[in-house]
Amino acid sequence: MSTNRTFTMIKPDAVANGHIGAIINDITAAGFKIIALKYTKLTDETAGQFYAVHKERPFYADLVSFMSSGPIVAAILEKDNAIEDFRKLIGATNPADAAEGTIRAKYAKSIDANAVHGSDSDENAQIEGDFFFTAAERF
Ligand code: YYY
Ligand code: MG
Repeated sequence: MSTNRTFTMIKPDAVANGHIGAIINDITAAGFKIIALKYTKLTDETAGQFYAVHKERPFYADLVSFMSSGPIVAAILEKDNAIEDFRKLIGATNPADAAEGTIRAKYAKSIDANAVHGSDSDENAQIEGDFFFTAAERF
């Protein structure tokens, strides 16, 4: 099982606040290589599918409506130990708990609008990358 790729989204809040460039810079400066990259927008339906794993959670409806509220940037990233290193780079889910210097500490305002997504396992990185990108869109 490959352990060197992860999937990320720059969420609608960070896009709307003008942080796309700074976040991509942080990601590449941390040693991640961009394998695939797309500026796009989720619908209620596709956001619901993407976050289906959270269907039973109390925040699901708000999460789906937030994630379809504006454009996002989706990317597949490559680096040794990608999943763990990327989760470290973005920081805790709640930016109030995120370590100083992490992307969420720098660019997120709240637990629901927390600037970036990062896959939590190799299996989910594969599923999430496949959700957005065809084989021909990866380099
Ligand atoms: O993987 P990560 O994004 O750090 O958190 P998850 O527990 O997978 O939750 C996904 C997403 O849901 C989170 O990034 C924001 C939102 N959310 C929320 O709005 N309120 C919570 N109490 C927990 C998560
Ligand atoms: Mg998660």
